[in-house]
Amino acid sequence: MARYTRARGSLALITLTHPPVNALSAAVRRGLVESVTRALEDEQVKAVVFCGENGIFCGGADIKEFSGSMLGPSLVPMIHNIERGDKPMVAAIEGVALGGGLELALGCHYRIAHTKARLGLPEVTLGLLPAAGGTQRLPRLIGLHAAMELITTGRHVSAREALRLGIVDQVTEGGTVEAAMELALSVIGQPLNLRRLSLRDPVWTPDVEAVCDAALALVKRRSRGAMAPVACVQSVRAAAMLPYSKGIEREKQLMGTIFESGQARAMQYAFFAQRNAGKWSLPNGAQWNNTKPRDVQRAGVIGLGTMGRGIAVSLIKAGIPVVALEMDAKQLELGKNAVTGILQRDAQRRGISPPLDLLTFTLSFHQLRDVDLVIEAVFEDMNLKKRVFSDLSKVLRVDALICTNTSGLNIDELAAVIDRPPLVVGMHFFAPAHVMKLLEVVYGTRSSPEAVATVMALGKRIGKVCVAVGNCPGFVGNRMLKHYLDQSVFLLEEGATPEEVDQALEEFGFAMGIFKVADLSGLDVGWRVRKASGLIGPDVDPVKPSRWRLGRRYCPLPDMLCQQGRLGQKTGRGWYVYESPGSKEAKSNPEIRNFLEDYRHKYGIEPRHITSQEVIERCALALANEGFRILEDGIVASPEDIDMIYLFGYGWPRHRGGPMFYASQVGLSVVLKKLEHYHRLHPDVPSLEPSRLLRRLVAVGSPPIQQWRTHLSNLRSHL
Ligand code: 3H9
Repeated sequence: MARYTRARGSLALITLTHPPVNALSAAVRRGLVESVTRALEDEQVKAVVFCGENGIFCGGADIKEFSGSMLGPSLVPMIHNIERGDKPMVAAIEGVALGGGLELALGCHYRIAHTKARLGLPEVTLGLLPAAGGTQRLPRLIGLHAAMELITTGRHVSAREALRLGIVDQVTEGGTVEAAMELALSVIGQPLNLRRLSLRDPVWTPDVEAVCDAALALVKRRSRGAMAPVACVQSVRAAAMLPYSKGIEREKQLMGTIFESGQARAMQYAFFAQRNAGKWSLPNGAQWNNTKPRDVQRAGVIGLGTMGRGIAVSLIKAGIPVVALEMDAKQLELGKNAVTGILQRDAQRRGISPPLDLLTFTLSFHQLRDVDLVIEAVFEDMNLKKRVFSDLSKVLRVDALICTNTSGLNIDELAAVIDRPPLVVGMHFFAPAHVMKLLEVVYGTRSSPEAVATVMALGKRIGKVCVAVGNCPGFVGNRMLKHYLDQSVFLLEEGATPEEVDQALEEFGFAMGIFKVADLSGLDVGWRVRKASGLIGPDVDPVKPSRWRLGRRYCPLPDMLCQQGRLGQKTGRGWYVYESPGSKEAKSNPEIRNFLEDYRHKYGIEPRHITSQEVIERCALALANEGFRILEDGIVASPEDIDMIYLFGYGWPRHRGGPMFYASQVGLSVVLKKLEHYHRLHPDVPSLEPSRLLRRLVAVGSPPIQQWRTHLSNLRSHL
């Protein structure tokens, strides 16, 4: 699907027509080949302009085709043919030129972009490399350093940056196609060889090896265990060392090795899962995602601690005026300085003025009387939140939404203290809230579809990946995390060290092992939660703590560390030691080895060697097992939702797709056998007992992840 028209007497205009993003499907490629042939054969045509319908040039290859057999003409010869054409070819870039879309434009002799356009080669984020000549042409156009950075990160650049880098020849604020036609007419008859990037020499520089080595080290550190970034470096390296014809062979060969990999499948799954998050209908007919969200023109934020500050910044950055309230003048001043500071630094980085006029700071609840929605972000304490809710209900407009930022408190209990439960929705932000992408949108038994739709839309507007989740202790992310944390400390009891567990998890792909994360967030965070839930109390002997609570295995090691004042980075000692309190570099803690030895000795535990395979199996499969239970309880709509929560909120490595996708890749029957095995060995750990849904899925032949939802026997929803 490419439309061929004639314009301005001597021009051919080829328009890509495949909504919504004009992806290069087989039909589009076929249309392009036919149109280019026609333009080259028509003697009256002196130059050709390429553009995309609906103000979008092209979103790249059609990712949906990657999972099937790819038919139709290939991109590489098609783009080569365009570049070789003896008439000037001009790309008119509006909206986006990404992946194969930019590669198509790089095959053209000239490129012009609208100021609002974005360009990039994001293939690496799909587990691939730009294999339609992108790794060979881009370095020849903008140099090794810049191309390496863009290709290994997949970063999109603005039209202005593209102009500065030399990716485009011109930027326009007006009609891009018109400007491209002007440009095309002005270059008719000019020699084209200098504009054909594939004819350029390799981009060799004396520091090629150093640049490539540094890039390799960087991608290995940044995306542990991911193959695509490494392949990108190798392919760009070829552009520096080899002539184009050899470089393009290398590009093809590297693409061949990663295209069918589980990693590429995982990342493409994640791409679609991200877009599907939250798209679902409820069995009772109420469909919040078919419900029109309300417009939020003004919002309130209660509490300017770490979370409230981040939330206020996110809202302001999206252009939403905020009334921010604190309980006392000192806290208000601190919060005000922090919020304005973040906004000022951000504005400075982006070369704009900070939107401080959108902020109102107050100590008075009455200032909230006009807001459309309020997010309370006070300390995680049910009684305190209930008091705030009740104060809010006295001053807010009767139709204003009341949201609570909580990581696990019961939304229904909170909603019950006011006279308008349908307007109450939970918003579980992740710290720092202006940086982390995930938002769990928690609906209670009585939340109205309109309220949920409004919060989902607001979340999207402030740049979050929103997942609608039901109300249960810990919601989705933290409910699953508990089992992952449990396994990690059980492994310490059984013989592992924090370093061994962390190393296994980091080799799996996590940016940081679980014990480093615990030190970073502070061990007292979980301690407080355990105390509040009654797991630790006056009846628990601190000298000889019990390894069982409520009839199940319980590891008191983290509590014991807290009792000793080892709270992690902030005290300079935790599972690791740090140079000084607040320092970030984790070093092995010899005291911990002795501490673990004493502990095992006291409880008569014979330490054993624990392999990294066992670490991954116990931690990741316990996590996925709880995910199956969450699905069965109807807390989320699909395994994709769970995976998005783990990818965007908990640092699960993207090239592993998410815990549920990982389980599907390992194979459900293997997962079942492993869990049965570990549960036999640890019968006092109920979370290792295979869930009913997992057993049912295995019994029906382990269907693909997209079909799991049809096997849920108990899909429950209150909307
Ligand atoms: C490639 O090019 C390989 C080549 O180098 C070499 C090959 C040999 N294909 O994100 P949105 C769908 S790899 C198929 O919500 P936005 C998307 O699923 C490709 N479908 O909109 C969604 O469908 P639905 C490299 C695609 O405005 C709808 O379009 N390119 C594709 O927020 C709207 O998407 C990329 O990695 C596609 N390529 O953002 C770019 N792209 O409505 C990937 C989108 O059913 N795309 N869809 O849910 C993006 O980054 C964003 O979609 C884009 C628009 C920025 C374009």
